[in-house]
Amino acid sequence: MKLYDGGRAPNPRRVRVYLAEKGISVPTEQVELGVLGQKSAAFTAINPIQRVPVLVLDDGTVIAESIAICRYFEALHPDPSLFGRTPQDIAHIEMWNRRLELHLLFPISHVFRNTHPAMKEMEVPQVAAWAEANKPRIAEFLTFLDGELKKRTYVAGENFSVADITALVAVDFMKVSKLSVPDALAHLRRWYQAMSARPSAAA
Ligand SMILES: N[C@@H](CCC(=O)N[C@@H](CS)C(=O)NCC(=O)O)C(=O)O
Repeated sequence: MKLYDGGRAPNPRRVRVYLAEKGISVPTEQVELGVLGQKSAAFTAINPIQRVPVLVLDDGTVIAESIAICRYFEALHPDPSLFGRTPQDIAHIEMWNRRLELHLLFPISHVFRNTHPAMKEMEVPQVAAWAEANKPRIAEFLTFLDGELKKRTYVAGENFSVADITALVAVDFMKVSKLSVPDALAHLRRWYQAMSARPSAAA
């Protein structure tokens, strides 16, 4: 199998952090987004949507979408569980992962893609007003998340899960998007320090 990776981009990093947490190593090929490698004919033949990450299995099966790739490995290697085991845990982790994608990672991506000069060939047209519109939504969600993290250790409960990976990658992605976590959000900062200290955060 081969994992088509994308350097510092957040979605490929979600898969790398997940694999590091599981202790799984996969042959990898870098797709250079900076030179629009995702739009090459060779990569478009693999993923017509022209996005990374993508996992190609030995029989040629193509699995795109970060969480689909993680779920594939989770089915093969259930321990340690990062998607939950009980019906309630599975549902909560799914709920939080989805919330973190829809209300944090995607809005941060909108800010980055619509403001950063390096994105001008990938986000056409860049709409600065859409970036601005997302900033208060990000701030509102961070405050909500801070209140939730006051109640428990991890995003989706008392165990580390894929939802923490999505949240960590999203918060790190704020820096290159020129956004920051307000000092007042002490619970979020405590959680972030703990997540950043995990060896997988280096992935
Ligand atoms: N929903 C997809 C998103 C994939 C995605 O947007 N990847 C970005 C990098 S983080 C990409 O390939 N961008 C290339 C482009 O926009 O042309 C996932 O979860 O994997």
